[in-house]
Amino acid sequence: MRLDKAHVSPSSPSVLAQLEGIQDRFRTALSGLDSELALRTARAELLGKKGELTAILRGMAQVPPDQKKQVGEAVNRVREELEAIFEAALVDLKRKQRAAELAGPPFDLSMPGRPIPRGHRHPVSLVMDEVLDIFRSLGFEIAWGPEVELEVNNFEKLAFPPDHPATDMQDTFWVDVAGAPAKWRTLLRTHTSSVQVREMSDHGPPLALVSGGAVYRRDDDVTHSPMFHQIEGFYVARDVSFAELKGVLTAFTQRLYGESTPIRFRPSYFPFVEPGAEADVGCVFCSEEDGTRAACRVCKGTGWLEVLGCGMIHPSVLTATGIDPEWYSGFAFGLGVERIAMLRYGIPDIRVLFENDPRFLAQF
Ligand code: FA5
Repeated sequence: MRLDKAHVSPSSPSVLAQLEGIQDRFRTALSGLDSELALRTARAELLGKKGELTAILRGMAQVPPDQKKQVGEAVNRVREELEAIFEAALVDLKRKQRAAELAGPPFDLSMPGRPIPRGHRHPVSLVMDEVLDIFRSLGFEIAWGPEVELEVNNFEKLAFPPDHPATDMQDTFWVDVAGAPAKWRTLLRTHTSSVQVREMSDHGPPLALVSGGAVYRRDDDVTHSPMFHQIEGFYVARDVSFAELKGVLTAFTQRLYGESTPIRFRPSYFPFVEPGAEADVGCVFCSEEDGTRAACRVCKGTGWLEVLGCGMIHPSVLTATGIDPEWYSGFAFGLGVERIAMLRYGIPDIRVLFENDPRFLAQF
């Protein structure tokens, strides 16, 4: 907008002359600026307390009283127009900046980063890897087997008699029963001992293998889950004895729980080993010296914790997998990974391991 000279008297020329063209100069000055700070500085130089327009206003003192109103109105109009020019320049600058941002690379690397919560491995995976690593360091190689397994590999070749309770519908998730010939019946494997059968059937001795993975049973309480993980190890060669089994498992428990942790073997029964045993380690949560043993809820005051089943591979299993028991002997062991994790981290209920509650998982 131009000043409307028709409405002001010639007796106020100095003020009006100074206002003349001020909008054009301001508009031109702003158009060359490329930051909000620069725009605001230019505005302050004109409209601020020490600004040019404020200085012009001081000239109002010389304007005759009868013309003050008209000159004042002219000055106000100019001020409003300058403000409007400034606002328009600011909007235009922001629009240009936004357009440049959108046309540029998709990430604004100058933005402060937002922290991304980092996940980590599940405690069962941590323990599984640690146990497998210990056996690897003792000379065992890793083998894998399927979770949907043939009945023959899960039971029959491991010398489970057909009427053994473990084969019941109550204990086992059958996958394919109806109409299938017996040798093709499949189930969710109930233990990792089936990997033993597969490996011994496919490869001749010597074999020193360890295998980990999920297994399934119709169990559900604070120490038993329908899906859990086992690690199975076995060694088949000439003249393998129970002494070697004890040596390997002692080295394993000492590496896992510490050099001074004692281990004991109790006779036990599994159809696929003879003799069979269960191995217990000295309770890591209590000690006789500090008097905590009697009250220990984990080992129930016994001082021992059961961690695995083991034994010398039964000659009938060697025969069923094509290995001559007159020439070869071997040992096998199987442990529950959740059990080890519960002992390691003091977890009282197995079910929390599978609830996926971040408040629990964040503690590892
Ligand atoms: C076995 O499964 C044998 N196959 C182990 C074996 C291998 C023995 C080789 C001899 C030679 P058992 O049913 O006891 O054994 O299970 C082994 C471990 O799995 C137990 O000590 C326990 O820690 C764990 N376990 C068993 N059932 C469950 C379950 N429902 N939930 C969580 N852990 C379980």
